[in-house]
Amino acid sequence: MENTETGKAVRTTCPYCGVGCGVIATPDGNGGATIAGDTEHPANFGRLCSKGSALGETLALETRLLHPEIDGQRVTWDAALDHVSSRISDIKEEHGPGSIAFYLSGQLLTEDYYVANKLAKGFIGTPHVDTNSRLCMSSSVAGHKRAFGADIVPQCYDDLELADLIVLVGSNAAWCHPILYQRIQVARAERGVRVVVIDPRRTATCEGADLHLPIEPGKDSVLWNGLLVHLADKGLVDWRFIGDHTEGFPEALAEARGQAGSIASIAIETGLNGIDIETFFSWWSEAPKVVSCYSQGVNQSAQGTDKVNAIINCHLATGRIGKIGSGPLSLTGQPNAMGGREVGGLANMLAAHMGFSPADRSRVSRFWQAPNLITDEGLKAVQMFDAIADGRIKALWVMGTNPAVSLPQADYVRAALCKLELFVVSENVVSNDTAAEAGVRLPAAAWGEKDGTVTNSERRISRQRKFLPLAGEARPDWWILSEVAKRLGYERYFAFESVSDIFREHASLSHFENGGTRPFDLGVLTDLSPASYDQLAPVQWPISQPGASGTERLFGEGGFATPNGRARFVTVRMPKLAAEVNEAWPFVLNTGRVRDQWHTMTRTGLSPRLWRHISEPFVEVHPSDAETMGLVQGQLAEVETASGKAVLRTLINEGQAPGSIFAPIHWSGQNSSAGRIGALVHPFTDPVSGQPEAKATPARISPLGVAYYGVVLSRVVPQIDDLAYWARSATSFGWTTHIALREGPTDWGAWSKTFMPDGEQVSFEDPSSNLFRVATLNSGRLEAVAYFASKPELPSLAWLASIFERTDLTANDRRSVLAGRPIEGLADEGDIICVCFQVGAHRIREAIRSGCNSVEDIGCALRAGTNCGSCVPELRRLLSDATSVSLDAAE
Ligand SMILES: Nc1nc2c(c(=O)[nH]1)N[C@H]1C(S)=C(S)[C@@H](COP(=O)(O)OP(=O)(O)OC[C@H]3O[C@@H](n4cnc5c(=O)[nH]c(N)nc54)[C@H](O)[C@@H]3O)O[C@H]1N2
Ligand SMILES: Nc1nc2c(c(=O)[nH]1)N[C@H]1C(S)=C(S)[C@@H](COP(=O)(O)OP(=O)(O)OC[C@H]3O[C@@H](n4cnc5c(=O)[nH]c(N)nc54)[C@H](O)[C@@H]3O)O[C@H]1N2
Ligand code: SF4
Ligand SMILES: [Mo]
Repeated sequence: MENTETGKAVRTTCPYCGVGCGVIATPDGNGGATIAGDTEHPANFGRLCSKGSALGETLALETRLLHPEIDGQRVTWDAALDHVSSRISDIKEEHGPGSIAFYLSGQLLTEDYYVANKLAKGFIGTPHVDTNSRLCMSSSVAGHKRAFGADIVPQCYDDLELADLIVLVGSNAAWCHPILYQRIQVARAERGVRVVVIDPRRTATCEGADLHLPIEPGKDSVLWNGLLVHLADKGLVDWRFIGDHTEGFPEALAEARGQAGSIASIAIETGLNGIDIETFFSWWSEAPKVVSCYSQGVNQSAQGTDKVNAIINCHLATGRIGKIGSGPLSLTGQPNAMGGREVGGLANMLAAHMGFSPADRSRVSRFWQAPNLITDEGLKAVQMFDAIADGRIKALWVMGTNPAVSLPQADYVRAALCKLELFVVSENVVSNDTAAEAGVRLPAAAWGEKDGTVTNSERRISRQRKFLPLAGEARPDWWILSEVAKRLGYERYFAFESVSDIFREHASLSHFENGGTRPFDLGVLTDLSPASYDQLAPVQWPISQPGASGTERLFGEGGFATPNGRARFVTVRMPKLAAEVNEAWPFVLNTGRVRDQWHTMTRTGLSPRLWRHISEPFVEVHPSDAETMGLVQGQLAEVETASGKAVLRTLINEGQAPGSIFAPIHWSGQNSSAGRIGALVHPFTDPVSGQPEAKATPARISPLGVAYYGVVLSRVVPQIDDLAYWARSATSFGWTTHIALREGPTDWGAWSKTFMPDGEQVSFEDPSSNLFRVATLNSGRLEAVAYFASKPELPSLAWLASIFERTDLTANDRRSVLAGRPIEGLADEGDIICVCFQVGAHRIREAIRSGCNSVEDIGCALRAGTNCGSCVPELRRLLSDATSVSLDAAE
């Protein structure tokens, strides 16, 4: 049944972060859709953040891969599928199944993921199946397994509203889990819930926090070990819970005492202030209900699994787990990070949370009737690409991820891809840094065109539903995989006709010979009819017994998934840094996300609105470091590590810890000359989970010597050769391209003609102040404008964008364009803070000056912050900046 009628509202789930918000999409009949939050979805109750709200702007087909390709040539599906299956057979025959690898993604739907895992691990017989979740959640998975015996998140989102204290460890939730952050902030305003943020940098998340602990990178476990000692010394542990439901407490405490015995020693080791540590300890131990949330500042480190267990230890010691408003809560990144773990997408899992014990293997083998079930774990992501580089792996199928950008040592990874005998990519987009290297490109159905399920951070399974027809010849990933399986001779085992067939099989495997031995159990969902699958309401697993309605919390009264039912305290040793800074590499390079972009920007990058918050790759530097390194605000900087180099715009930020620099992960070769930050990340991984340490690479930074900074705003992409730097972003009228020139041209006018469009040209040159400006007009409409200056001082882009929207430029407007500022009339917005209503910093500051003194006042005056709410932390920052300025003035 096609569910794609114009005007018919369809309930689905946001394809971005692990919050898993419900979305209502209403197709407009022209390939687009209007998007609204689903008020009935228990993750968001109708709210959507800036990225979710802009989903309607990412549905256009210009950048989509619309038909299969082999070596750049369009082919039929039959030809592509025959080619892939015969090459897989040949390579398997010649080099064995272990020469074939799959690299999957937490952005695949559960059904796609299930089929990929079954095909690879049960039928082709290769263990080398891993996923970008290795870079994302694997330390949490490993920590959960060590402590609980299975990969279980014991809590639910409601706990964030019911807690007395929320600790956000290594999480910039204001930008990365915005709807959960908003739920936390409502609870803070209404119930006085306290919020503590533990993060080396002062992020937007800290704007809504009561305490920020700027911990030194990698040292989290020392702080949590200190808390364990504090709890024991103050008599605040729950001896009954420890005695009845756990093991290993004395050993974990003894180790903690040895390394974190006093506030002073913790302060030295973590770089924190003793008073802040004491405040944190007393808040944590005295609050009746505490939720500790953790994300990539915990997972993506060489000590990630230990960090997870150090946090869980404190919850176990106080019996604060699986309780209403109390427990540890891993915030998952991708929309289906959890679903991938459920099907066994990681190289160290088999399927349905089962591993490689003889009993698990036998069960999976009988259930699948698998002829070639693997016997052991395969290579984890980083090692998988080493095996590609040294020729052990000869065939790779990448699905739903962009490893040439997102893996550590991304240059090395990209080079390794060229060595493959068979490289297949299933993608939505024609071109990204990974697909560009692929011999076979298969067009995958995108969000809105495909059906299936995802599981969010609170174990809640929600449906993604189709509301648009398939684009071009794109097909769902499960269909592509099943067609290859059939051609490999496994027709009987991959005869799926719909996603509900696959879901039923997946649910049945979870329930197969389970009998309460494995918490991951979807027993109730094993015989869903296609219609009831289609209508499936969001539900939290386990859901094993008839009549059950899902499980909000687990382990409140023990019953852990270990053989003896007891949770394990893990003895967490002193953290060892993977690499220390030294004279040659004096800075720690930290990496992460920005508010309005999603990963490598293949989707959010299509929305002009989302570019307006931040439009260039940047590096944040503390003012004192900037001074030492001779860097000024807005200057281009070269950042270098032992693995690679990047060129980034300098942002001087007090919130950055001295000695540490931060750069975002989103830029790639598609939109910047050298903004691909993965190229700089070192290859070290956590010894337990194999998760790469993406947050602490020793680096150096220096000013990039350029003669001219420039920006070109144009309706078509400008072709300019030999630039020292470029970065391009989408705008409502076309493109903004930031550039830099190693030297100025001898003749600006002649040179600018090489890339400016044809039309009426006006220009302005001032050699004495090293300025050159040129604009092209056509019948009163601005076609392109370019500004060059020897200093990184360029006109306000928000204001210029408004000029592009007009078709009747007056003489005055033309003068303002060349002046680079409004001469009269139009106000200059400055940086856009509220993307929903396009409200800029200048207007917000003006409103504050004229009397707005709360977020609500600004909302009433300008509407800023009143839709998705993602900018509220920044509104707070502008308000507090204004207060401190006026206090300074009063002094
Ligand atoms: N806007 C946006 N939201 C997203 C995504 C996106 O691309 N864009 N991606 C989604 C995905 S897949 C993920 S995994 C999540 C990630 O969500 P988060 O984990 O919240 O995001 P990051 O920015 O990667 O890192 C979080 C913080 O860890 C801090 N950190 C670094 N080192 C340490 C340390 O040693 N200790 C501590 N305590 N903190 C440290 C960093 O300074 C950073 O502020 O976001 C999800 N949501
Ligand atoms: N330095 C550094 N590196 C990092 C991180 C960091 O914090 N710092 N974070 C890591 C983390 S947590 C993550 S999750 C990764 C994310 O990194 P990636 O997974 O590499 O990034 P995405 O841009 O999300 O890539 C998804 C790709 O799948 C395509 N796609 C989308 N939907 C579908 C679909 O339904 N089917 C198919 N076949 N394709 C689809 C998209 O067009 C896109 O090209 O980056 C990791 N790398
Ligand atoms: S918080 Fe934003 S990105 Fe995450 S699921 Fe909700 S709407 Fe999507
Ligand atoms: Mo992630």
